[in-house]
Amino acid sequence: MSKDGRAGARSKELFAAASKVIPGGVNSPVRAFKSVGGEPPFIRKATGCHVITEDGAALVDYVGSWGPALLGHAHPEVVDAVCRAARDGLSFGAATAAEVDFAELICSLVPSLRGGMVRLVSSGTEATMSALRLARGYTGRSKIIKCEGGYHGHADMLLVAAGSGAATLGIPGSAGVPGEAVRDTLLVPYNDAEAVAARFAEHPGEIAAIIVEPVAGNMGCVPPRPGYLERLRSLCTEHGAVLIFDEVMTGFRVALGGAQERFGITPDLTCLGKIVGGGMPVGAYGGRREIMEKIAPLGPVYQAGTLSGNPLSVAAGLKTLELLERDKPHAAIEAATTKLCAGLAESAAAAGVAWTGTQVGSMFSGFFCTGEVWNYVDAQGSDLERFARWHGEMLARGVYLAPSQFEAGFMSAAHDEAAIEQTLTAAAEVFALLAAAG
Ligand code: HOZ
Repeated sequence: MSKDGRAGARSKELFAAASKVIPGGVNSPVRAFKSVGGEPPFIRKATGCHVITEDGAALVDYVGSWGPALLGHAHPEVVDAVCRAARDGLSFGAATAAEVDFAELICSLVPSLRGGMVRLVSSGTEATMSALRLARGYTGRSKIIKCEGGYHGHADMLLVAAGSGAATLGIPGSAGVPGEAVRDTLLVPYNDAEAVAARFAEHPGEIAAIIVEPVAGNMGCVPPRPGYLERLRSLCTEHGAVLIFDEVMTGFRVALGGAQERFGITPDLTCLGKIVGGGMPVGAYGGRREIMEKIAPLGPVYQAGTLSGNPLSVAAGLKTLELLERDKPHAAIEAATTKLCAGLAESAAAAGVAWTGTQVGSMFSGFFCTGEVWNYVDAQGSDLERFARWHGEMLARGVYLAPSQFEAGFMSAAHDEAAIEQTLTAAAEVFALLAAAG
């Protein structure tokens, strides 16, 4: 099989056809190659740590479906669980036994959900927007705080200074979002707890919640500074606001119990997505019982969904979490990520290319700059032209990275020595090219 992952004749033909009937030829903007140039390869199938393109190339995949594929693609036990569930019916819109098992397992694994409750939805966007509605309903307050470059899905109130695809495409505040929808959204730089304290001082008794990625993943991977999450916790407690961890990316990834387990900070509400669905569309939000009891039908905060907790999604998510609990792959995946990141840093240094690597568990990024990266402004200091060249040259050598500087890389349990060696060999060649190009 070829290793050149750049769009070939078949992908180009499909992209042309797609562009006639799907806006931009893609069903989510992050999939377009707008910021790196070229056209996206179309993916025919995926297995283990590889995606296979329609042009017949096998690529080492660090996108991992944007996070869910922690166990690798098409894990046989997960696929079996989904097939078994499918034979019994695709969706009932009614309560099932499996969703009880799933909810119990989620609540036992995520520290802030122990003794609390969880509600299943169908996407991370639904989880974050529902958690914020709940926080507002619970506190009776309107204002919320989010970080510049943070991305929590595409609900109107959150499309301000948004990271991920919005940052990539230069539309961090979307057209179509009325001013009133974001009037109560206050911004702070990531990793700046004193800015949060200042917002509380400016708006006493008005702030319902802070929503934060405990490890930022939508401005590239940016770790929390020591003490940052602790201070957010104490500020929320002091001011009676709800601390919401958006663990859509970090949940079950940076530790089995997510970032809250890794850093030892307990939020009031947690939003989950990606891995919790094992590759199927699942989101979830949960936390303290007294807050969750405000959700309909128990309480006055309305939230609903036809496909919420549907049997296929539940089967994939439940099996994935069971496998993570049984096989305990986190230490090995983190060690593989550390090896990859060390190799990339060594190789960049040897070539004389400015490179700042970041890593938390199996999330990682590399920024083309010399200084440390602690927030969105730092991340924007990366040389984006260099990133685009890096991306294209790595793809040509069989390494599939997210087509944006403002996304994290994801390692899986299926990435073996050979995959990492292939990546590092490619990287050494590409860093040499970048250095030669000046
Ligand atoms: N939430 C994903 C990572 N930034 C992007 C997925 C998407 O927007 O398609």
